[in-house]
Amino acid sequence: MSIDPKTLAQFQQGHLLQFWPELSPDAQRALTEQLQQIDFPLLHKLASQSDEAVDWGEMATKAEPPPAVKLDDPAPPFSVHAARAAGEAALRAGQVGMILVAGGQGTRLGFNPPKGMFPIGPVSHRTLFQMHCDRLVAIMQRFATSIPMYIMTSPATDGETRSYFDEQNRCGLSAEQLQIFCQGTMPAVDAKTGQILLADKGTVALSPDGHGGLVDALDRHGCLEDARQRGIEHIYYAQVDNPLAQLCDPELIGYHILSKSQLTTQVVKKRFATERVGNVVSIGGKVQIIEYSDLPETAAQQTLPDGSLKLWAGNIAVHVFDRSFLADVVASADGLPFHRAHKKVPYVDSNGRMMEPSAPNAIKFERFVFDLLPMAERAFVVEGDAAQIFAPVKNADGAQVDTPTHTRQAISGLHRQWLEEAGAEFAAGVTVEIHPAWALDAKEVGSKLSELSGPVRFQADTYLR
Ligand code: UD2
Repeated sequence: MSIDPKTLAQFQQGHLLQFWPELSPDAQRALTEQLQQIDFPLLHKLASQSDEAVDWGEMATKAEPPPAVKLDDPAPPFSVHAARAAGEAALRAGQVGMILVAGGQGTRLGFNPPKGMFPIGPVSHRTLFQMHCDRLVAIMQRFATSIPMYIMTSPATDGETRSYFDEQNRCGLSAEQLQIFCQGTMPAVDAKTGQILLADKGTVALSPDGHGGLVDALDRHGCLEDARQRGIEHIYYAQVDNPLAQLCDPELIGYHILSKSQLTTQVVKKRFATERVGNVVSIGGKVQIIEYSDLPETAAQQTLPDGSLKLWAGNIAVHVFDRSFLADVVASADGLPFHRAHKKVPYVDSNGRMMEPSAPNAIKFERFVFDLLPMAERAFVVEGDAAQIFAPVKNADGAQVDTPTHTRQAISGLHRQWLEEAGAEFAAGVTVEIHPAWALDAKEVGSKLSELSGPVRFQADTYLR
C-alpha cells in the first residue's frame, strides 16, 4: 500500500484505515487511489479555519454598486455598435472559446440525470444541452468560425453526460470541437473534529469542488493549453441551467475586448432585494460578488434616492475570461479561495455503522468561479436585459421562481416578442419557439419575416426551425 499511515496519523486522519483489514484487495486499491488524491496539509488548514473567515456583514457595509455599462447608460465608454464589431471580428478570427459548467446535481429540480439533459424547449422539448449547442452551431455558421466547447462535469454527472453526447451525436458539435472534462473533488470533514468522513468502509466522502474548480480542471485536463494552441484569446462562460444565456454574444465579447478587461461579467437588475443571485458590488475599488446567502437582508434592502436597489447588479454567472488571465490564476500560488458549507453528509462511524444525520454534521469545501473577479486587475461589468438573457431552471414546478414552467414561458415569451415586433400575429394561447438556425435574434427574425409576402398569423403552437 503506498499510503503512509504516519502521514495520516500526522493529520489526525488515521481512522481512514480503520476498516482496511476488512477490505478486498480491489477496495484497498480504490481507497489508496482516493487517499493519494487528497492534499492533507491543505485540508488540515481549511478544516482548522474558523467558519466566518470573511465577515460578510462588514463587507456589505462597504459595498457600493459596481462600475458598469448600464442599459440606459447615457454616455457608455463604448457604443454597442463598436462592441458588436469588435466581438464579431474576434469570432471571425477564431479567437473565442466556450465553457459550459454542468457539474451541479439538479437537487432542487428533483431531476436525477445531469441537469443539462432536462427537456426545456417549450415546443421542441429540446434539452438544455441541445439548446446551448444549437445556439453555438448557429453562431459558428453566422461568423464562419469554429468555437471549441469545453463542458465541465462532476463525478456525479460525468458518465451520463458523456453517454448523452455520444447518443445525441454530440448535439451537432464536431468531435474535435467538443471537450468534456471532469472537475475535481474535495473530501467532506466532520464539522467538530475535522476528520475526513467515510461514505462507506472503503470510500472517502467526496463532493465536487465547486464551479471554481473549473480553473484547476481546465489546466489538469489540458484544456487551457488546447485553447492556446487553437489561438483562443477569449472564453465565454455560462451555466448549463440558463437556456437564455447568449452564448458567444459578440456584444459582450466586444465590450470585454474594448475595455481591455481580463474578466467581464454580465449582470441584470435584481428582480427583488433577496433574489437568490450573487450581488456584483465594488468594495475598495475591487469588483467582487457577495453571494445571496452571505448578504445580510438589511444590506440587500438598501435603496437609492430614486427607490431603486443600491446593490442592483445580479450575477447571472455569464462571464468572458481572457485565456491568459486563467493561465495566470493557475500559475498563482493559492488560486481561488475555498468556501465552507455546513451540510448533512451520511458517513460510516467508528463502529462501522452507516449514519444518516438529521442536522448538518459536516463541512464541504468548494471554490466559486466568481472569486476570480477580485483577482482580476481589470474587471468590467455590463448590464443585460434579464428578459432576454436570464431564465435559469433551478426549482421543481410549484416553486415561486426559476421553475421549468417559468423558464419555458420566458423562452416562448421572448421569441413571441421578436415575432410580434416583426409584425406577426398570434391566436390566443399559442406558444412559439425559434431554433437559432432559423433566427438567432430579433433582427434576424425581422429579416426572415420581411422575406414572406403578407402578415404572418400563428394559429397553433409552432416550432420555427
Ligand atoms: C448560482 C450563483 C448565483 C447566480 C445564480 C444564477 C453560485 C454560488 N451562485 O447560484 O450567484 O449567479 O447561479 O443562476 O454560483 N456547478 C458545477 N460544479 C459545481 C457546482 C456548480 O459545475 O461543483 C454548476 C452547476 O451545474 C450550475 C452552476 O454551476 O450550472 C450553478 O450552480 P448552483 O446551481 O449550485 O448555483 P446557484 O443556483 O445556487
